[in-house]
Amino acid sequence: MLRILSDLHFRDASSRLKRLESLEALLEGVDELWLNGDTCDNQTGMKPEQVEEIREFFTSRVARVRFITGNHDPDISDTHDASAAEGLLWATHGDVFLDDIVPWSSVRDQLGERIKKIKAEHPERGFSEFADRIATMREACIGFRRECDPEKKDLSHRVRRLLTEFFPPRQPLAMINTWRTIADRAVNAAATWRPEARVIVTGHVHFPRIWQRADRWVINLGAFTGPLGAFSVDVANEMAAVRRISWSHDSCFPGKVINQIPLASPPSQSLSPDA
Ligand SMILES: [Mn+2]
Repeated sequence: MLRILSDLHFRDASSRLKRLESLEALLEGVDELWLNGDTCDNQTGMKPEQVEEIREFFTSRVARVRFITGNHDPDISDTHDASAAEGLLWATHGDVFLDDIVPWSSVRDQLGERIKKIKAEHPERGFSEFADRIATMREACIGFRRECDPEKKDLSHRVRRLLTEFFPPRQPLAMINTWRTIADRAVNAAATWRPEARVIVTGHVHFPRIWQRADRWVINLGAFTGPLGAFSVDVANEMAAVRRISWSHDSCFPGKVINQIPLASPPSQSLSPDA
């Protein structure tokens, strides 16, 4: 079975995930695991050996692991997306659907400036194809340190983090606007970049939810940080099963199945030989 998780934000003080061993039950019976970005923030205060420890934890437990990049771990691998079920399911972190990566963030303008500079340095690269956009966006995120050390959790850091998240009020409003529009953005982009994709799996906006748009589905896996919780997607037997991740003490478990979406190609239009 393939299981997809997203936005673990490991080593971030606001992540519910305090030790990787809490994930053991989520890895049982999994032969392929995709971590759909923001597994950790490897641009702020992490040593390469700490990233290696994370990698080792997963690869020693699951036969095939893909570390898909996110805006906080832009160089954890060179995998920016992945497909399964003959392309019917497509996963990517999700910032690629937004022109300025994190429209709700206090660092939006700084990232915007970086993007502008990289575009100027690469006139040959457009900003509309998936590969071009993600190359520019990941380059913008590399070496981009957070303004607060995510590992610190003393009161002054917590207050600073809250302030950087909610002031000015443009930021929470931009977050709500992103939640409102992300499904349409994902569906429209997928229709061009991955037209065969029917189930689009994202993270990034930390808003666990499933949307249906005509014959396409968008699943946001939420996050291990923040109050809204996280989903997983399990792919087996031509089905994508969305589960809520539940917690007991400090361990996570695959919880209730919220939805099951069939992953089968639409029936062929051609006539059978006997017709
Ligand atoms: Mn994230």
